[in-house]
Amino acid sequence: MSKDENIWQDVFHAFRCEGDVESISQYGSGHINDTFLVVTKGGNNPNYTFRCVNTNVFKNIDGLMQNIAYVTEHIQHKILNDDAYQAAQGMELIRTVDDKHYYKDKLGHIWTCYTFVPGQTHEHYHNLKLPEQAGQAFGQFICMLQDLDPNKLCESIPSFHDINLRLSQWEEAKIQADTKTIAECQAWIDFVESRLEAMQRLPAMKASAELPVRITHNDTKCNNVLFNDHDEAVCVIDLDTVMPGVIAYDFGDAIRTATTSHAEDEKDINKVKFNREAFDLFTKNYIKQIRAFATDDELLSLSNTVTYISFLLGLRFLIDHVAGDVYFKTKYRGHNLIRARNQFRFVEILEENQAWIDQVVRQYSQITEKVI
Ligand code: GN1
Ligand code: MG
Repeated sequence: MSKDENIWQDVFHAFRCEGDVESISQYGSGHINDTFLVVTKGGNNPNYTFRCVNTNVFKNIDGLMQNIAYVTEHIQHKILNDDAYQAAQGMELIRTVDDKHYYKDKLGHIWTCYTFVPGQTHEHYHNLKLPEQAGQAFGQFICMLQDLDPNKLCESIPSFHDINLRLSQWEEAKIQADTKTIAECQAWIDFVESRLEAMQRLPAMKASAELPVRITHNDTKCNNVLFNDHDEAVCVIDLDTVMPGVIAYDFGDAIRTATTSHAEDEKDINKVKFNREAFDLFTKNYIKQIRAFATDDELLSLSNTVTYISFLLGLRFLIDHVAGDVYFKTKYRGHNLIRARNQFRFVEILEENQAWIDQVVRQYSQITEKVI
């Protein structure tokens, strides 16, 4: 999506935005949607974040936006009425002039708009205060949504974190791929097959209702927290994948970036590392936020399924590589394979640290006896 003047005149004025456009710039580093910061003239009006939604990925736009509307309104209500959340900030969705949550431009692109929340995002956490704050912010996000019925939300991407869907996509991608592509991925194909049984644990716990379905964020990457200049978390952003899920999804997804300092597409595999101190601080604050309502099984699932999302994302990157880079944005051929390889290496590192991770989660959950 370009910064095409004609389109922007329509898009900006389609929403109930105040003021006039001074500048438009690409914002953030998402792999799916295009996000823009629109600065308004004069400084008296708010600035805005516009998002052009990838409709190949988000096919149910009404459902997606309904989810976001429920969640943002609920969080705003909490912040205004509950002293515990006084310091928090929420995203505010701007409606169109005809009272809709999104606008379709003349080229068929779908646009959404939020009031811009000032702050910085970090592609890596370069000090320990950041993971500590992120644990608090992501934990509080789940906590604020506890009293909102998950049945009110739809699965904006059906079976998004379901390994069985990914495995059927994987089988399909392998059938379509040429022999050269399969040969270059063989080590990772073997890796996937060696972990398949272990990775059924979380879906089995979910299916047996051992893990309650709650409203989860489902994209708890380190750059989805906004921080102020003092490295304090200000707001959880990027609500596109907010939908019913289990807490272990969010925890595992956060761990893969909050406890590492390499880029997701780091070319040197030796730089893939796990920072125990960052894990400890993130986990301490995350659990502090959810402990009052989370069950023991749920708390224990944070550690005993901690590899699940990294494995799943590695598989999703691998599928996309084998399928010819059709889903995630890429900069070169092989980009998705590098990303996949780094996730799988991180899974191995988490496995090596599993006993220690279990102990940290039990300590902060105050669970000493084996429950399951
Ligand atoms: C995608 O676009 P972004 O960066 O917010 C993806 C997530 C992945 C992430 C990996 C809808 O998120 O699931 O974890 O890339 N979002 C979707 O960086 O597939
Ligand atoms: Mg996202």
